[in-house]
Amino acid sequence: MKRILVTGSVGQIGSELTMELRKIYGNDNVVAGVNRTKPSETLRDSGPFEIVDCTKMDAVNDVVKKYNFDTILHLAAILSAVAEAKPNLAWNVNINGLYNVLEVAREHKCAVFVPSSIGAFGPTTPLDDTPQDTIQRPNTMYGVTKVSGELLCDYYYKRFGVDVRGVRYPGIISNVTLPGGGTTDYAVEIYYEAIKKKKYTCYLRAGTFLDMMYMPDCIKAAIDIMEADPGKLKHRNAFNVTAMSFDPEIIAAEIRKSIPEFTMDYDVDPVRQAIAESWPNNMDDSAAREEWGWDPTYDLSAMTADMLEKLTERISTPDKQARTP
Ligand code: AKB
Repeated sequence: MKRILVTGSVGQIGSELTMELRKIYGNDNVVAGVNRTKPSETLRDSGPFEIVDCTKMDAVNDVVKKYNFDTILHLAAILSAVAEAKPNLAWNVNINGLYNVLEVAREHKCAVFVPSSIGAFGPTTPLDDTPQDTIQRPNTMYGVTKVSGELLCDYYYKRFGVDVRGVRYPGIISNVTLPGGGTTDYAVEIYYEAIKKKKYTCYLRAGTFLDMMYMPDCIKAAIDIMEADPGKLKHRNAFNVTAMSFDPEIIAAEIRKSIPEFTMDYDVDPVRQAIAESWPNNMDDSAAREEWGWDPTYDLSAMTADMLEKLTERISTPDKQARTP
């Protein structure tokens, strides 16, 4: 990777990934692609940014021509809960946007990183130790776009030789930018509320296990797979990657080790509960470990210690407050 475009760079993953890429590859070589949302000062002042609406092929083409990129990390996407509320928007951004990026990448010979998700699985998938290659019949619009996206990426590699690679991310937890409209967002909210109010009302039921990952590992996964030796990749796209699996009771108990007075109750949201129940309890990520050395750093206890420390500082310093994408 030398000249890089990150689409969706004001989002939860994009905002931190862009900053890390700038550290490694040089500020001027990493362009933050933003849609309508204004970039943070850190993002705006540390390197170039461009307005890129991925649903417009010309917009993607123009920016790729202008900077002569060799790599696109395509993070612009609509998450699961918003996709259920706005299926048209989800199809347009997640599928038409991806198609445009792949077409432009084909034309300009760019490598592409495309994140899929645990959302690409569904209720008929084996939900424990979910294999890399298994049944994928999701019953959400988000899932439909994720499976279609995985297939489209495989097609562009096999048919046109586009070097497109990707992972299936679990829920991502970070203390910088808030997630926007996902089903796994409770695992971020819970830390904020534990620090601010010492209590949290959870929208998922106790016993709902989901795969999760801390942001530093999420960023590592994106960079490591793009830098992996292609000769070692038997899969290319949609590698299962996970770092931990827990339910609301387990994360609450971990927080209580540092904040003993923390309490949690439940007010279950049927839409997000149904989505969560259709997703794996825990994925088997051995293909990623074997093919490109995936090895996450943070487990639940290391992540919780870091989240509570960083968030406590952030919450007490108003100009460091988390951003909403
Ligand atoms: C969501 O909850 O929609 C995302 C995801 C797991 O893809 N965090």
